Amino acid sequence: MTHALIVIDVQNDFCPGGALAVAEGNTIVPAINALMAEAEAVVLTQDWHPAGHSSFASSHPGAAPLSMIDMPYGPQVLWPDHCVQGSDGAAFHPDLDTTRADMIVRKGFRPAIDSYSAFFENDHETPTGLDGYLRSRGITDLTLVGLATDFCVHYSAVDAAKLGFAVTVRTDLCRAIDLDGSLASACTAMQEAGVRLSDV
Ligand code: VGL
Ligand code: ZN
Repeated sequence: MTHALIVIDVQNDFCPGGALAVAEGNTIVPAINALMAEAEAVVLTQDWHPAGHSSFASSHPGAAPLSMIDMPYGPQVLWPDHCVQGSDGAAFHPDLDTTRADMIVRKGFRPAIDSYSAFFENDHETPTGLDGYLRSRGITDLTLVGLATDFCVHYSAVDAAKLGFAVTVRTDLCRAIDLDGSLASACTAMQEAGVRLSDV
């Protein structure tokens, strides 16, 4: 068994004061740093959108942030502009210990498609390369923490379980957006996929 800690999107825009702030998003940082010491591998992910990304409401005239749209790959929430490549909002939270990261995966960089999951873009087909990286290092077990529980952590955890990894989500080290019951449905979907939800 070889174990990796996957830290999802602990970036300024998902923390209080950011463009897509998740309540208490910053409060999980110290405990995530502490957990890094126990992992054999540490991977950080970074939401990394070009300006004018198709997941931004501002790219769809008349569309309100948090409304839904049909994309060629399925329904998509339209978000406020966030995590624009190179911006302060896209930077990791300043207290996150990035020195321990073996690998940083950036996602959501293709203008026409969003990517919640650290493994596949929202077409559930286009790989990010993380599966190959973990496999070629012999990693079998993953612990996921970060932001947001109901979007990027959720999709990453379900994909990881489908790919055959043994997956634990530390819900105490995640925080949620919780849009129209999305947190409850994310927890159900993760459990149905065989993901272990743990709060210690
Ligand atoms: C995320 C919405 C849009 C996340 C990223 O990290 O959960 N949510 N982009
Ligand atoms: Zn995003």
